[in-house]
Amino acid sequence: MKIFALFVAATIVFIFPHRSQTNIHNFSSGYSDKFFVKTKSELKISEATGRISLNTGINSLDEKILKYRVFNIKKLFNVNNGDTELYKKLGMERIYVFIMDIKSDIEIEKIVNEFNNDNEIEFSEPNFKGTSAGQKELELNKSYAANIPNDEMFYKQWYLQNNGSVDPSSGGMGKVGADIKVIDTWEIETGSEEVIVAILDSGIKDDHPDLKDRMWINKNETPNNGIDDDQNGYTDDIKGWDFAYEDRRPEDGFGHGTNIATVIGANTNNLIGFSGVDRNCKLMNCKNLNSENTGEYSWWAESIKYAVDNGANIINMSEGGDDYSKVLKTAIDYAIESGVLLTAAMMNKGDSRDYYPASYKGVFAVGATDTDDKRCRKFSWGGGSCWGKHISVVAPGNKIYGLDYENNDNYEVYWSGTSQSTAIVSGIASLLLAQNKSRSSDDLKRIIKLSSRDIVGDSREDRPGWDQYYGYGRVDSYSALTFDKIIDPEKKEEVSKDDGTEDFFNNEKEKAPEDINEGINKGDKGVNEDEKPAKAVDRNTHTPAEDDNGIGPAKKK
Ligand SMILES: [Ca+2]
Ligand SMILES: [Ca+2]
Ligand SMILES: [Ca+2]
Ligand SMILES: [Ca+2]
Repeated sequence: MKIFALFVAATIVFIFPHRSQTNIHNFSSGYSDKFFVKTKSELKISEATGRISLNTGINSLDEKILKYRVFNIKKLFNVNNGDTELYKKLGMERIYVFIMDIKSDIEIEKIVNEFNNDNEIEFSEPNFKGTSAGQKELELNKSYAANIPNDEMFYKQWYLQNNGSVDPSSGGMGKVGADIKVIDTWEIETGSEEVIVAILDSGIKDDHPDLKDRMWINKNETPNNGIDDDQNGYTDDIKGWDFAYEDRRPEDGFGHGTNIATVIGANTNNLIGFSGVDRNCKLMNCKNLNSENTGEYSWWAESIKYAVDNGANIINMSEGGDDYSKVLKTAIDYAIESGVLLTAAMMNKGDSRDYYPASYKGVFAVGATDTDDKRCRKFSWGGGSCWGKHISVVAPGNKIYGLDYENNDNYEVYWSGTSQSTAIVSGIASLLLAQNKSRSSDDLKRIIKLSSRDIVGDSREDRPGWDQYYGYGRVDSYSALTFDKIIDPEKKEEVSKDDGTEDFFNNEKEKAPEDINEGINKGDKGVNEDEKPAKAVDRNTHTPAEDDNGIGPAKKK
């Protein structure tokens, strides 16, 4: 048996329009051969093997290593070419992965608890898993055409220019103009090659003509010589890294990452394929989901550090897990304290629970809207956009077409979920950074929040100002790129200082808005009445438990 956190298999459509069912794995606790240990002092290296010694010299720890047949201890984070000071400050040199030679027949939680009771241990926790926040579908339905830009499939990208022809999945009608106004935006800014957006996902089909020249290349590395030329800890990492399978070829084995890359940065106005929100930024490929749409937190943590150390300005994490993890938080803190903007998906179960990394303080958490500008209560495949006290903004997230990871000529695939919304926000952030390179990650967050469109959604949920369903509102790239002009200096001053709004922005994840528990479990709001109400999570004591109830339908064709 394996430990699975919530696992959601993707919706994969083989033959239109038939659908078939997929397996839903839904275990938050269980058995594993790996777990994390943060020690109070750094473990010694064996002179004989050059590896971390299994005889640590700490009796209580050695006993447990023997008892659970730990055969390998690895550092999760290496300083590599990173920030040494920050690395030490966050204690990253003392975070280890303990690997047992067989999966124990004892639940991993029990093992971890035993390590936690050891005075020499700062903490121990399972190596949780998470999934992407998008699901795939395929539709053969060409309905209308537009002229600008000249990309053949631009007409399918309703979130860039919405003519109202795509109806929302939960009923009603599409709304003309419910889009991010990208055409006007491109008059102002089309992006910069100097801005790097790291895509932490299932990999990217980097040879697609609509993406090929947009990929970040590690220029400090000589390819294929078996040497880590730039000494960043990864040998021959020319095209990024595959953290799931530990190699230098981060190919997409699932399709999700290729869709995300399309949304952020497909080549625009090159006749073929789609248009990306940002027409020039570079896409760093950090693969941290396997071919089954599962990602271990160890891969996520390591890939975040890699992205930061190798120059990413923005990290897109269209993925999430159920479990709070101090190790994952350490990596997030490393990114945030390094000034990197980290965007993450609110996830798709239509509930208000905390998912990670979206719920960590400092992470820009993105929910999804449909073609009518309302919160996506039901994606094309089911589910619904999650909400909660940590939501930053919403962005379009239903029926988002993108390139296919297997076939360069297939333009009929779309994905739906907060994953896609997150990618749109990353694209807007990269445009903002291209417009003014001196902007900090806090500047980017602030501008995107304040320029988003409020009170455009369902009035029962989209209350004036920030609310838990829409955050600050639905993003608008044109408003964002003209933000400095819209807000006069006097008003800006007001916003940032006098009324304490700035404090609120910085601390929003610690605050529970007044209406947080109001009317969210009603059937008329599209929430499954069978689902338990959201449970408060004490971030310091949360352990995975039986509260991981079922998810919405996950369908596979
Ligand atoms: Ca290298
Ligand atoms: Ca090399
Ligand atoms: Ca294109
Ligand atoms: Ca609102």
